[in-house]
Amino acid sequence: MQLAELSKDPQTALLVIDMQPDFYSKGALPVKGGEEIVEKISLWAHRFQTLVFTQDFHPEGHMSFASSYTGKKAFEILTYDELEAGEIQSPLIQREALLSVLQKLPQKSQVLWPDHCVAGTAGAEIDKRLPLERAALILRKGMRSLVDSYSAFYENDGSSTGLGALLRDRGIKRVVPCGLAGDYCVYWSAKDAIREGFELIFDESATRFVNFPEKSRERALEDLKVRGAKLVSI
Ligand code: VGL
Ligand code: ZN
Repeated sequence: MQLAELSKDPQTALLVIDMQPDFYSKGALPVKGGEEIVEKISLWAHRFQTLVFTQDFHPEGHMSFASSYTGKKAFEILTYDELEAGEIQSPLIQREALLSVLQKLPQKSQVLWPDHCVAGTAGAEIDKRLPLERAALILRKGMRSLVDSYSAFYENDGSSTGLGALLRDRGIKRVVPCGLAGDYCVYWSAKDAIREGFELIFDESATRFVNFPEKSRERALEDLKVRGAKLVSI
């Protein structure tokens, strides 16, 4: 698939996910080689007519941070059942409210991350090498303390961000996601783009993966393929 053709098409939008230093190799939530894709994405972003950026942006004490819980470390999983059983405490977060959110999540559990993309910190800024001035929209996500948001279209509790409607209103039929991380925010955004009825064009070379849990890259790619994504090399 040719970049020139694809980017000229007014019905195709480029979706640049979470290109923030906290997701680079030396960042707070390191994605190996995350910084390697900036040049390619910058080239793409200068061409597409409709461009949307997302920015992972959390308040301190966010429910996705391992540090918000006593007895939890980063890259562990918080389950509804252990919180319900009183095995895990959170001095910062109201338990009943959190339980009701966890109940709505896939697998009724949440991966716990190192503190990352804290609102107002340098690691949360979108990479300045990208042409933010061309963006139709810069969408912040994960701003509610109790709800994480991987997808650009829906927060993890199912509430809509409005992005699907915005893209449809602008006549967009096709979405090209890129950025970080391929097995979390890019994957969830891609999946929801398909669910919203957009054709999904996915080039793996413009993303990098957390690769936690093991095989999450393979699972994400396989699932997107099954859902009808076009896996291409642009
Ligand atoms: C992301 C984990 C936590 C991502 C954001 O951008 O893929 N992953 N927050
Ligand atoms: Zn996050």
